[in-house]
Amino acid sequence: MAELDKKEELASEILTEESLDNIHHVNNPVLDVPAIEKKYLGTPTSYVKDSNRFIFTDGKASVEIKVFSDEIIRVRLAPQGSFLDDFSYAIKKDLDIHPTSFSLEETADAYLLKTSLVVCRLQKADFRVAFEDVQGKVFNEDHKPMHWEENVDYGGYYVYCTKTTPDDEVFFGLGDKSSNLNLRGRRFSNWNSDTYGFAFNQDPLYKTIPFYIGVTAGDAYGIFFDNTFKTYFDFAAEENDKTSYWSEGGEMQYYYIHGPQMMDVVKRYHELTGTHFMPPLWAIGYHQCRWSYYPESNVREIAKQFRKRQIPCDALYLDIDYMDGYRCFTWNKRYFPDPKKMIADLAADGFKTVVMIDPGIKVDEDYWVFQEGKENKYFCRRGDDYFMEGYVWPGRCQFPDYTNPKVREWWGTLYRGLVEDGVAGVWNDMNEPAVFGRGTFPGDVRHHYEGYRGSHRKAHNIYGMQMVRSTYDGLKKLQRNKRPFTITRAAYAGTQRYSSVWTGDNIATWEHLRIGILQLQRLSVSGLSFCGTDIGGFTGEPDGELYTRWMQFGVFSPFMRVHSAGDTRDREPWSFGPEWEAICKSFIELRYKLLPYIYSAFWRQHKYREPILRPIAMLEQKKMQNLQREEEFAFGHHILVSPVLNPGQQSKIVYLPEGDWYYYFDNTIYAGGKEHQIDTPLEKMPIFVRAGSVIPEYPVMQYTGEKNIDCLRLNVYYGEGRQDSDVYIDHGETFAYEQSVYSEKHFIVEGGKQSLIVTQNQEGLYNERFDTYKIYLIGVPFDVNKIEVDGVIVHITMDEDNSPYFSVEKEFRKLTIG
Ligand code: MIG
Repeated sequence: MAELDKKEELASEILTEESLDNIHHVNNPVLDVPAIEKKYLGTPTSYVKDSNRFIFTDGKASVEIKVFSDEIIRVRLAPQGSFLDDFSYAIKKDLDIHPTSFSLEETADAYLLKTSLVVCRLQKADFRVAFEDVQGKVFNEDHKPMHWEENVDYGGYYVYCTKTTPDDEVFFGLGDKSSNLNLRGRRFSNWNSDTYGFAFNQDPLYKTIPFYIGVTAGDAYGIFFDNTFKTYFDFAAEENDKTSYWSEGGEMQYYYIHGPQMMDVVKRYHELTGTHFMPPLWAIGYHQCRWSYYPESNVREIAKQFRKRQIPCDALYLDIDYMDGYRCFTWNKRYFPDPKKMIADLAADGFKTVVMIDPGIKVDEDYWVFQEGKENKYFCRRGDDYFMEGYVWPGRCQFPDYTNPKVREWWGTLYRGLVEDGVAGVWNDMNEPAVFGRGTFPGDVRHHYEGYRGSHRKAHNIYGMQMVRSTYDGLKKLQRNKRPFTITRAAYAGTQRYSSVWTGDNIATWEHLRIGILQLQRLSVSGLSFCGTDIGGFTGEPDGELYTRWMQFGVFSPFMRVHSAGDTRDREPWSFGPEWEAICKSFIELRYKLLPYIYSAFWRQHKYREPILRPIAMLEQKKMQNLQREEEFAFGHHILVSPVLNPGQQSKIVYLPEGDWYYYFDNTIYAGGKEHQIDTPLEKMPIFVRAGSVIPEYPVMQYTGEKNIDCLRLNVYYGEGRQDSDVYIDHGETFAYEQSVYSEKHFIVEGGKQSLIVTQNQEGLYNERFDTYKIYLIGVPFDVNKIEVDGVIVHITMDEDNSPYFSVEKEFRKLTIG
């Protein structure tokens, strides 16, 4: 589209500590003002205790160390001794964590703040902070004391923290960065940016997740630098033995999160910032998107083709062109004369409709949204009180200040019409915020910031998050407590509480398929598990092979949506000819078979704070080599995949962690703890199931809920030793699961030389419609003579495909196979 030319690429140049020095030093020797230079903490001279906070001072500056739990300790710095208001958009409101015990000890050279698991050591000589485990192993320590520099232009400080970096340390996290999984040797900045057609290693991108995990000598810890200003991270890039993070404003405030398992670090990061609520079941089906499907006849035709070709699909998206002159919350009646009827017809055919809403509101005195916003002073203003105006799709626009709770409330109500029209989900875009020409808002724009006030320098990185929060809250009310479906492009830490995310405007190249695999793993360990890429690539032209390989990866992306720019060729699963269509269809069908497994992984994310995608490093972090593997990952606890990332690739080396693994397509067993060469014909990809797993499976449906499940298929993969599996089921729509209206089935599989025992425990109040399980045994290494369920013998039957199975009551407790 030619409009794209309107946009100017945001400068992605990174300011270094040194270049910052050059910019803002305005020392005036005539007036007797102190020189602006980096100042370092001195020697702690005293401290005060205030319940679980300890405030140390060097006579002028203060450092607060607060014990949040046995594993989480927060450090704050106040250069002049007074801390800023303790407010964060990232930390969840109902934070309910506490240390079991803690104490402060003073030795000749240090203060030691101890919990049952962590020692925070404060060096008396120079105020350096270190974190150790109770055995005295250092996990993370300051290389030099925290430091700062006055900001003469805006007030406040540039704040810095520099840590020592051992030779073997590797780093993960930081959200959507398009770099290799291990961040070591690179410097990053966080400033949410509309980065159309971004490149490998381009930075910053759309999201700000200032959280990283360090792994050294096989042990992991995390640092969450909760600062919404433009922040920087240097992972041993400038100097090989130092890692620094700093900000252009706000407070040096970070959480140390103890491991030693990466999984524990991520779970504890979720304790602070929350998890994703259970999505509606349809949201994890296959979604078809395009910039844009219009007019109505086109949308209907796409829907018709899906059903005719029997390719499952749950949602169709309407991009900006459905609106009247890009005015949010309106319809272009020429393209969509009767949206309610169209959406109802689509719904009857099993399609949900998701629509785009941007933040830019057209300056138009005859447009009710503009009128309301103007009347109530909901739009952002510049430092000198002028309105913040900028050009986006609708032309000249003003922008709501979503950091004002009243504005969020209002914005939430604006969705009423769309909800009444039957719209099922909302897609928030351009919320970095993006403005044509100038990139984003200038720094002087003022924000309410929950009453704490701030310029755009402070609010920029949370603008998109607060927009989608308001969308989420609004939809939740309007849809009478049905689970909303929202998706956002910009995000800050904690956005998972309100939305899913996608990685923005990628390119249809093999390199971008690979970048997507890195980004989704990284987002997942950074708290944003409900994530996806534009399958097939947003801009540029994929061929059938790239599209199909990307679709295969899409099955194992928590959010599975094909999307593309309007100036590219058609991107429906059938657009590349029958050969590719058949493969795509079979993989979309695989997604639908795996739905109960995927849904269970979402539950484990929601309730147990487990990320959905897990890098191999997370499965076996003690093996140095695994810390560098980045092409394969676990999808939930029991499935491991290694997407094919090259054209014409015939086979691929896949490393399998310890234990046995089943190749999904033919149940061949592979031994873990080593690499295998796996064939990768076009219609397959390396998918492995962990031995000992119970994988639930639904029959293929054209959309979620198309058929009633009259019995649940469980595939039991024999494994020696013991394995746990969870299967989660609920009705898929409301928040009743918060009142325990769900069914969580916990299976333990124990495989012996001559026996296989499966036990089941259930919790929750939900009673499914089905009464029985159909159990398929896979890989049992001995001849089965007898199957006993809770003391009663059952017999094997053959299904339509001539595969043996047996049926058991869903309440069974113990199954013995021998
Ligand atoms: O300036 O709405 O990333 O998914 O199709 C481009 C049109 C605006 C950018 C989004 C893309 C969407 C497009 N949007």
